[in-house]
Amino acid sequence: TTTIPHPPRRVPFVGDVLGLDTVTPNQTTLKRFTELGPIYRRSILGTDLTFVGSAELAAQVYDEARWEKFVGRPLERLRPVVGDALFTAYNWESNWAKAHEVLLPAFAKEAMISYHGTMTEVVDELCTSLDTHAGEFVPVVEQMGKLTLEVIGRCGFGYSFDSFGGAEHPLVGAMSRTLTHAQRSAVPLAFVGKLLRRKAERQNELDQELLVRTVDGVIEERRTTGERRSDLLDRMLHPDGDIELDAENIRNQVLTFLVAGHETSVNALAFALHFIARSPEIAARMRAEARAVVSSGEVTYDDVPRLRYTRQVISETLRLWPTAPGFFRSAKRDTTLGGHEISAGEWVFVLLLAVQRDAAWGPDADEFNPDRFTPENSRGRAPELFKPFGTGIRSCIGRQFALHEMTLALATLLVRFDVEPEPGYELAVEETLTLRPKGLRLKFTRVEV
Ligand code: MNH
Repeated sequence: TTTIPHPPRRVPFVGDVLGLDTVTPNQTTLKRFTELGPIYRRSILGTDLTFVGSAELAAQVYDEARWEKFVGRPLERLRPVVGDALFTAYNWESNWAKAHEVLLPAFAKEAMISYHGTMTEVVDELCTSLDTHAGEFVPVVEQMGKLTLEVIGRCGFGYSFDSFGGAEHPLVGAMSRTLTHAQRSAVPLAFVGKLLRRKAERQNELDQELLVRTVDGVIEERRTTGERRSDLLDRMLHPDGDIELDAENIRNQVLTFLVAGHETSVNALAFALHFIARSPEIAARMRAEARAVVSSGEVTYDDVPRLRYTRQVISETLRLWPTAPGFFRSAKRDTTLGGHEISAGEWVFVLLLAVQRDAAWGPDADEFNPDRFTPENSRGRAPELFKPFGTGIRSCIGRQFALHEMTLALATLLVRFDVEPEPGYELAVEETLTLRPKGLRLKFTRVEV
């Protein structure tokens, strides 16, 4: 049996704390694979963290017979806020299977058709909002965040956060601070930091209170009106059959959907717009496609799957900058991984950010090129090379929702606006639990039709 490589300069007892990066850990891990190979382990105060960064090793841990989702420390840190809701539930918790069964139909085709009109309406409001900033460089994450928050709020819960009414809803700041805090405090050293970071802890408590209060407001509004709709909330309050979700679990699910439905999609849209703005050729192809596909002036439900190039741009964005940068897997039984012995219960973090740039993508794996995802180029590609929505039974339930929303939004934006990059901007990537382009601003100017 071989020892898994670890960074140099290991200190007795304390371990590999040198070079520890709590601000951009995923980007630092990506760099380390080039020195240490596709699997390495870091030990911090006796806790082992094992990182996987190649497609070949990822394929092994994606085998559901031997490996399963693991609720790693950053997710554990979210459990005080969202408990055993879908994303953070342990595999054995009965509420996972119950909620999965109740909510799966909410992402089936029929349900998606019913969300389309609402999504279109919100995209129109986004366009109007961009008009009020004509001639300015606007903060992209903030503008797209209004879109994704309203879409999940209205489609999921029949609730508007009035995002286009003016100031950003306080929920947005509280969500991203909560995720950042979960990531930073997940490092085992954090209990030392905790004493030094009282202020951050206090802010975190305030943020969590605000999240819970907001969600209670969303649910209360529905309970008082007694209204029936075909959305996520209705399915949870009035499930078919004999499944029942308790009130606390419903609250946890609503908050999970607000966070999961908002953070990853807004960041993916922002990354996509960054690349679109930088490439007049890509923008032109998207615009030409949207003009050819959309006959009625508005993108219909059936138009969306025909926006193939737009989808390629989204795929390539999620390949290069997977906004959920990775996920945890644990061994269901004793096994091996890349020649190393792994005991049942041991876990690894699969860094999609590295796996999706595997050399199997070619020498230009770090370059943005949507043509990688043409049907010809995609044929026969190993599935482990592209898993931005996770893998297996615990993969993303909102995948179709996110793809529909993003495709609709980008196609509509490209038909209506020219997107101009800010001179001198260099992409810098900020890490909460998700990845996002830091300080990205773009100018949106109406095009003549
Ligand atoms: Mn989503 C799980 C990525 C959009 C709701 N999501 C996951 C996982 C990944 C992921 C990766 C698996 C995590 C793990 O293995 O620990 N999700 C994304 C990305 C986008 C996204 C990259 C957009 C882009 N997700 C959405 C949207 C929703 C959503 C939109 C809701 C409307 N995601 C979830 C939920 C889970 C999940 C809920 C947990 C599913 C489960 O464990 O059963």
